[in-house]
Amino acid sequence: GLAVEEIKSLSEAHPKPADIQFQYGTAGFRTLGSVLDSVMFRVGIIAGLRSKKCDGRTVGVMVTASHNPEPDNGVKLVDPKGEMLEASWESYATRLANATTNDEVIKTIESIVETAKIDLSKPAKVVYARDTRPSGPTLVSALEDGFKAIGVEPRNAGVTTTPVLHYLVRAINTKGERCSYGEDSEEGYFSKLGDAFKKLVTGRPAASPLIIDCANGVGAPAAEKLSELLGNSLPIILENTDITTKDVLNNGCGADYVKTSQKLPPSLANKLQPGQRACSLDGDADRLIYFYLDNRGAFHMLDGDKIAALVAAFIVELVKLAGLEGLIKVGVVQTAYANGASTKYLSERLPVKCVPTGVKHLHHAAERYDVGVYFEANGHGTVLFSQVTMETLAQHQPLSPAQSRALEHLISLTELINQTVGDALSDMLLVEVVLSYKSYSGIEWDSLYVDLPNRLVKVVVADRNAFKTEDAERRLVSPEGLQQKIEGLMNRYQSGRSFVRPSGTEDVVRVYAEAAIKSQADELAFRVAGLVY
Ligand code: NG1
Ligand code: ZN
Repeated sequence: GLAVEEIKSLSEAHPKPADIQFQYGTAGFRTLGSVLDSVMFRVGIIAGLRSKKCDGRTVGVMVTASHNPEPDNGVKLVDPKGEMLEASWESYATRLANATTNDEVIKTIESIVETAKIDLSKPAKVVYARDTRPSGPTLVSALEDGFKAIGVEPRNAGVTTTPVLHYLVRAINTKGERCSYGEDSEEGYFSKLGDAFKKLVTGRPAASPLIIDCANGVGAPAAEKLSELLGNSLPIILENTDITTKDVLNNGCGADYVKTSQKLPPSLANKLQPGQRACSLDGDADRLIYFYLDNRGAFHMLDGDKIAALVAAFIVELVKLAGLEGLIKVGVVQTAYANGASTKYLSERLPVKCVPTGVKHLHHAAERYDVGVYFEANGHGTVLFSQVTMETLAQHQPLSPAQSRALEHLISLTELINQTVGDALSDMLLVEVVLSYKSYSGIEWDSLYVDLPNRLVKVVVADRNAFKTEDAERRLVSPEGLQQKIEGLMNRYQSGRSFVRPSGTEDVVRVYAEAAIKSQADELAFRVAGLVY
């Protein structure tokens, strides 16, 4: 049974702020770090219950607010396979986070135990980590109190990236098995990535130095370790690595800054040479955006869509070269935010599916393909190889040295890619491998297709829940009549496309527009925003 008195006395130390409603959304719980203490304590309990429900297998908890400002923080649960928390548990987490009194906390736990049919006598194991935010240590101790309350055997993974935490969860749960994901330590993660990368680039000409903007976050120490391990196989220059100065995290740098402002981080202005490759990580190193300056000094961004195009085409080519065409089908998953030019480029080459925003939608849709490539335009994404595909690769008998090489490359890619979640460092190595094989600079990669100019704006509305969508968020069904008006505007612009959806992470409605010319994309966005407001 529950240790009711123990839970109550621990809960006493983590009271819920009276005026706040919490919600486990697409990014877990995320808000100002200063109001998250009670949420952390209760997430500790939920994590324990989830592990018990999963027969004592290890679940993960990541404390981070990713690309958001430094005063924010958040928390997300990771299921035993290293994937996102099962959807039905999001509402359990929300319910417990909003229980007002201690008695209600107990009652809510009891009701979750009953609804989810949890056997409390099962063991509970949780591995947890945090990013570099100053609010992290206190929030982690609240989380640990939650573990104590429900009887969790905790494993502290310290300060590390979100993708490392996902890797650890999967590695711990597959330890000693045939499908072992790797050694269950941060070193195990880096050597898995590093070894696969070195195998893939052996014999290739040396790469020119790559600049990594670490967003002054946890990606900095991680990229540092990776860089040491890679040595000459990939020369790396680290920038924005300050994880101790206050308020510099994600500030004027990082993947979200670059994607949102479509600008070079000012701190790189005198460092990036024309033609040189650079990339930005976000605050927990699960998003990646590349960019370069052309000979005239103009900034060019290579976002998640460009990464998807580069990587998907490369995998299709390897599958063909390995003699596996027809046996392994590669598909791509995007959201409505994917640039129309990328969708066109990809659709002409392979199956493309559009799903609603949120990694869980992308991940699940990608699982349906033999090889599923998914990327959000903002740089979050990965590649999934199905179990059947893994077996096909293991058993295939190549008929020529060329087939054999392509097959080996495909197998190495399955090791290089973090298949649990989007991973900036793993994705970066993947991009570097493809660029090396194709002998592409940023310029050639960029010319796969030309992005349509686009604009994303936020609109604060009275009630964002009044905005309901269909067709993977590409069309509004309510408020009534609004969709027709949007389409009326859209049709007046060459290559015009616009859609409106409520954000899942902020109390705003987002308006996206693209068109053949920048000024038209801006105009369309602001006119649609005018309809919404
Ligand atoms: P919302 O706030 O629902 O638009 C944002 C991003 C998503 C995803 C989530 C989770 C955009 C337009 N939206 O969602 O892609 O990353 O945050 O972090 O980039
Ligand atoms: Zn992130």
